[in-house]
Amino acid sequence: MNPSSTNTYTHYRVCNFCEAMCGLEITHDKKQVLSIKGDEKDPFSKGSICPKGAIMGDMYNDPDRLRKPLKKTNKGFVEIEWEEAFDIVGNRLNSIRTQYGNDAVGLYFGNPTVHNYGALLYVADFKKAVRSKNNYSATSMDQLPHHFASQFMFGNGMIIPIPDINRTDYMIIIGANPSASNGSIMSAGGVQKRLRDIQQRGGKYIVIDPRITETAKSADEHLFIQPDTDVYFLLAMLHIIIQEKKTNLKHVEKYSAGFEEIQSIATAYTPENVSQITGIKADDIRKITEEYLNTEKAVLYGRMGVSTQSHGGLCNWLINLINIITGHFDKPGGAMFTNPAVPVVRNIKGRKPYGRWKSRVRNLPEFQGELPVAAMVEEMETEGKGQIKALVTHAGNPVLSSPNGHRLDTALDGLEFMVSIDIYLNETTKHADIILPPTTGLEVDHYDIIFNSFAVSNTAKFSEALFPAQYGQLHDWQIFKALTKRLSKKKLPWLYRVSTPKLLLKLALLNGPYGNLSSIKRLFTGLTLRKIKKSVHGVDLGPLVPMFPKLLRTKDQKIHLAPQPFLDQLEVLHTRFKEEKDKLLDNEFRLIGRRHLRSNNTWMHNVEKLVSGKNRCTVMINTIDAERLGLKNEEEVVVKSRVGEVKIPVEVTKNIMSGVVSIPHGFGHHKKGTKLKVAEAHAGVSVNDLSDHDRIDTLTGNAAFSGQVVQIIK
Ligand SMILES: Nc1nc2c(c(=O)[nH]1)N[C@H]1C(S)=C(S)[C@@H](COP(=O)(O)OP(=O)(O)OC[C@H]3O[C@@H](n4cnc5c(=O)[nH]c(N)nc54)[C@H](O)[C@@H]3O)O[C@H]1N2
Ligand SMILES: Nc1nc2c(c(=O)[nH]1)N[C@H]1C(S)=C(S)[C@@H](COP(=O)(O)OP(=O)(O)OC[C@H]3O[C@@H](n4cnc5c(=O)[nH]c(N)nc54)[C@H](O)[C@@H]3O)O[C@H]1N2
Ligand code: SF4
Ligand SMILES: [Mo]
Repeated sequence: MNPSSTNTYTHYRVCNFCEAMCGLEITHDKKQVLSIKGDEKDPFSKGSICPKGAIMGDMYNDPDRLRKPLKKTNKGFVEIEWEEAFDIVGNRLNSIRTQYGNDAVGLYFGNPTVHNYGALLYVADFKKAVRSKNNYSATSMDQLPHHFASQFMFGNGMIIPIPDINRTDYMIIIGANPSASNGSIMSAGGVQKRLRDIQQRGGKYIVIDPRITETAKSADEHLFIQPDTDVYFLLAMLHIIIQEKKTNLKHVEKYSAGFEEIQSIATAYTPENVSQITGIKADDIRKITEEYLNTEKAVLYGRMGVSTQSHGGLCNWLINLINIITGHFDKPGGAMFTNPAVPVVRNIKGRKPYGRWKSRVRNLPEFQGELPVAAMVEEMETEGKGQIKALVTHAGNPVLSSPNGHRLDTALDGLEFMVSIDIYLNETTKHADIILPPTTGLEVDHYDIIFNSFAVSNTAKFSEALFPAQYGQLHDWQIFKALTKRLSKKKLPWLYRVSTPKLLLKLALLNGPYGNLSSIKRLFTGLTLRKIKKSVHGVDLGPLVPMFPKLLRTKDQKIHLAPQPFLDQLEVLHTRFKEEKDKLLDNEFRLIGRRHLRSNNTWMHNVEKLVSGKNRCTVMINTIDAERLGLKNEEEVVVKSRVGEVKIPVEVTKNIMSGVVSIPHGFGHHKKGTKLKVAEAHAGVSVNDLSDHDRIDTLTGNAAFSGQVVQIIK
């Protein structure tokens, strides 16, 4: 905080709302933010900012944000003191555990948990104290298939390849819309400029998406694809590569296994055979594959759209596999890996990564300690040993974000006890008996542990809290610590009791690849928290560098090109491919989602500056389909699925594939009992009232949002 005149100051920090990690320059006085802009000197984001980063001050001031713990009474919620709130939570959860067992306490962690370094550093101990197998998070409706593929191929779920967007000359973007999302599992502040730069250096980027998205509009080429069929497209690419003997394994030959096994897996999937099901012409598949093969610095990148579908696991494996066997891997311009100052890839070799327990009702396997979120509601509803009787939510809004959300809305009322650690009284937290509201945004210190591990270059930056906690609020980590103390059956170690996130960060940096303990040479010159803090704009640790085979964590130190669970899943796919006759009724469509720059999942619609303008919660439908059904722009229709229906205005557009409709997720703020001011005109409906909890990726258990069949009723 440097005084820049008598009473205004400048503060530099990283925005933690999304994965892009934009550096912000904030001018303020002692109490208020005066202005926010992108920090031009930030070595990572170089001045980029989006409308969400610019409202951090509004979030700080939002009168609807909760400031004191709330307790539900017959007369509604009343404020109580922190110690009383912790005691109630401790006593109620402990008595439920005594009566029904540890698994009776369900846990749900939402997206901001990983954007908050304090929460992240203390959540593991909290989970250990609760010891419940009913552990869920947003991971299994998002990037679980990425972790799954990485675990089986590289030996650790966090070894996830990142497209080297800064140096590539050919990027195939499949099922991602970075111009709206600002990049995911590719932290890349200012991503639009990075995409333009590809073109400026003579390269190309191609978008494969059922919608002509914001990203597709500036792309060199866009191809429509039928939702939920990317696996066939990827197999056709593999088919061409193998058929034409264009594999190039030189760079990883010594440390890869399974090359023989992949030779015949794509035989049946000729471009001609998959053309009808994917909606992409065989010639186009050939052309793109050839261009990709013939460009030295090329990369295939897939995200949400190919992760949240029936074969998300296979898609992510195939994307990795294709990048590896064509020589576009661990090399500049291809799929690369970060070398973050705080490493997240731990040295646990050979631990069974999944299937150690299964969900009670649907028998779905655990992965890295979590069960698929699509199973959470049935574990609440179905009686018997292990039924969820109490729920803890942290930074999540599953009533709007999870499959069949309205079923969860009802199920939450049947719980014996619920506690939510959250900044808002929203569609989910309104069901809680106790709400514990932490600090957030400008009131917290921040160091991005997770997204520095998925970033397109290596940097380190520490953000101090700008304002102190208001009204005696506690930080997320302090709340976790207080609850851990009450729920732990063991005495907590001394170090845990005295620790703070800053202390843990200091130790992690010391042990990290740039820290004092990393080599004799660095003993006194390594990267420390003090040095990072001194560089207010951030420390540049350089571009991505080759990391293999050092980074590998498989027992035999090899990349596994053909792990058995994926080969087994291919058998399932073969059957589906043979049987699939996509006969939809005249008014049936395949549903996909969408994101908008001015919102973030379910929780930023309370900031008026962001929601203002036209209603963005519409169902997009192709012009030809609209004409066929006699639908006009803005006309309200009913969209119906197997599990529910919503009423929503139509948006007629040429920008969506015929036969496909799109509804954004995150809306549906009409529910009573919340403390949100979202105006009726912007409340929208929840697309997850339509998503079928039975639609999952059978390999990983991840929710399969894309491609759900819905009816449009005039
Ligand atoms: N149909 C469909 N469904 C989807 C998706 C989709 O594309 N389509 N996307 C999926 C994806 S990718 C994700 S990540 C999930 C997100 O699903 P969730 O994580 O369940 O939903 P969010 O909207 O991120 O909820 C964030 C919650 O955290 C609170 N919060 C914000 N900041 C803080 C903080 O600092 N501390 C605490 N304690 N709380 C805070 C907010 O008030 C809000 O209640 O949704 C998934 N659901
Ligand atoms: N502004 C904003 N930014 C965000 C978020 C937000 O809510 N708002 N959320 C954040 C979170 S939690 C995440 S996980 C990331 C996600 O980041 P992205 O993965 O970039 O997410 P989306 O914008 O949902 O892009 C998914 C794309 O897949 C397409 N798609 C849908 N189904 C299919 C399919 O079957 N096949 C193919 N090929 N494409 C398909 C959709 O049309 C869409 O363009 O964004 C993050 N950033
Ligand atoms: S792109 Fe993401 S990190 Fe950057 S300002 Fe917007 S919300 Fe914040
Ligand atoms: Mo996400």
